[in-house]
Amino acid sequence: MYWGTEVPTVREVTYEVLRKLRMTTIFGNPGSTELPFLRDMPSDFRYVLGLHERSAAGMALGYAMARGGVAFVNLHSIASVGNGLSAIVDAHYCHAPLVVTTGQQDRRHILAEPFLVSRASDVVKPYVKWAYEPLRAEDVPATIARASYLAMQAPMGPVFISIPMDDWNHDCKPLEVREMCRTVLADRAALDSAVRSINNSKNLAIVVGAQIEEDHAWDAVIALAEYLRADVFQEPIASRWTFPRSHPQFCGSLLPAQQPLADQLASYDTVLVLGAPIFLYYAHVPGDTIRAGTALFQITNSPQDASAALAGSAIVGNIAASAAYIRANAKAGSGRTICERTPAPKIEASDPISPAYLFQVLNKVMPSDSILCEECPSSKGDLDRYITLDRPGSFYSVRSGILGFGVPAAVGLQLAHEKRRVVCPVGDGSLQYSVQTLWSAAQQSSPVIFIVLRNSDYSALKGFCDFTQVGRNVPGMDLPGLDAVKIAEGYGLAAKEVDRAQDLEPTLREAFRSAKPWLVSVNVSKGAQKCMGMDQSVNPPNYG
Ligand SMILES: Cc1ncc(C[n+]2csc(CCOP(=O)(O)OP(=O)(O)O)c2C)c(N)n1
Repeated sequence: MYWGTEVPTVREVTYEVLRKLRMTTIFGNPGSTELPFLRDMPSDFRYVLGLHERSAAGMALGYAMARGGVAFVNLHSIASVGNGLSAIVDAHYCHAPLVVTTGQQDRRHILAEPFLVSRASDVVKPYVKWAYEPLRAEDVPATIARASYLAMQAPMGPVFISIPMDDWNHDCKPLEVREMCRTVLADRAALDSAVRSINNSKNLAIVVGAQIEEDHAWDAVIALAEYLRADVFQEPIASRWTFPRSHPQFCGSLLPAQQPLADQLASYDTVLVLGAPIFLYYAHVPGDTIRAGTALFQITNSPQDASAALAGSAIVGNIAASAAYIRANAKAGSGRTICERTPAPKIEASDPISPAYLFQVLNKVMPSDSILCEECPSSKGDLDRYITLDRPGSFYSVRSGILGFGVPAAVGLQLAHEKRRVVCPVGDGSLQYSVQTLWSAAQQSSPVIFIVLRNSDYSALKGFCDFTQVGRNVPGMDLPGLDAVKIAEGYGLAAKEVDRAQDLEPTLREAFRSAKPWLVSVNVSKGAQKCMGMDQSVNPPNYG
């Protein structure tokens, strides 16, 4: 942009910087402290309003993950870390590059603790790469640029900036944005030691994790697995699926607890974990991290995951480059056997509909390039068994365990993907944590298909009660009287209830035919037979 002889303002330079950094979509919820920034927003910018900070930042999270690029969020003062904090925590664990900005009170009276003064940049610190309030108004654009460069460095993640509301009209020099490379190569000597182990291996497993997508490593990892003829497992409680589900070498998902997971990998002499922690656990089932004698290697883009691993040799670096290096230097693994995967049994229609039947039908009905953004706690196992998606960027789930991720992330994913349909299977309990996002989906004409699994309880918690022998005498486990269809209609969505198995497929087909957002509420049988695929046979702790 040509500024002429006039000195531009902080506001003008900021919009120019955002434009150059490709952050022309602003996810936000405005308040008085943000108005001086938002006024006269340039016409090439798009403002996506979330009715709650969780919802606004949660949509940005999906948008950032879909694009593998930074997304810009503008939240309100201290509410940003109150209402919006769980989305920032999600971004931290999902490695989603968010630049979260919030308004601060006017510098000239902050000292006197006025209405809406914010200490957000102190509160948010454990979950962001950088939290900052610029010391001078004219530093605001450069702070945003610096924040976006940092957000994109591996492992990607959120950064936080608090901006006093009187900063925007100050004079400011134009700012050039800079190129920044983000590929960090792993140490060759360390990769060579993994290669030596792999060359000596008779039975090799590869564990694939979410970072494969962050590092654009799908093709390199498939090529490596095929070259080595390794069995491939998805990391436990996967937040992304990073290997084709129908690939003959795919053996399924690992369980999220120590002993059961070690048992799953017990027959392998070498295990190579690509782009995942070692390992993500849920219930504490004591045991080994890995069978004694198995050589365990982890290649991760996260120094945090490398240092937190309970066992094995950790190598920090880019996953795609590391996988390519190992393939170029290891011997081909032609002699290895490949695991036999038993196909999931065909489910017959029944009333009430079982979650397994629902996913079997969904798998048949949805286009093969669909994107699934999932938050259905007690039905995760059925979804994992019955949904087959083979393309990159097809599956997203909460990495942190905080409900409220799925619905806004689905809308953000859909906003970034015009050609692929986003489907959001969500529990009737989970829907409520960021339910306002349904309104944003309607307003943005973002054609997500929300499939509510209506079981009228917190089935996953009941499953946890059983698993850990707490017993069922716990308050707050049932959800009577929730009507997702009426709620959705109130927010402006087309919605239908499905009670009978025979109506399921036609209703889903109707939703897919429509180019609008849809909500299908399916009355399903209660889940909770197993806790994340595990029952008493794995010997869980007893809190009863
Ligand atoms: C923000 C938040 N609050 C509470 C919980 C605890 N929690 C975990 S699973 C669950 C039940 C969710 O119910 P629903 O979405 O209906 O799924 P279902 O368990 O019935 O499959 C709850 C409340 C959580 N993980 N996150």
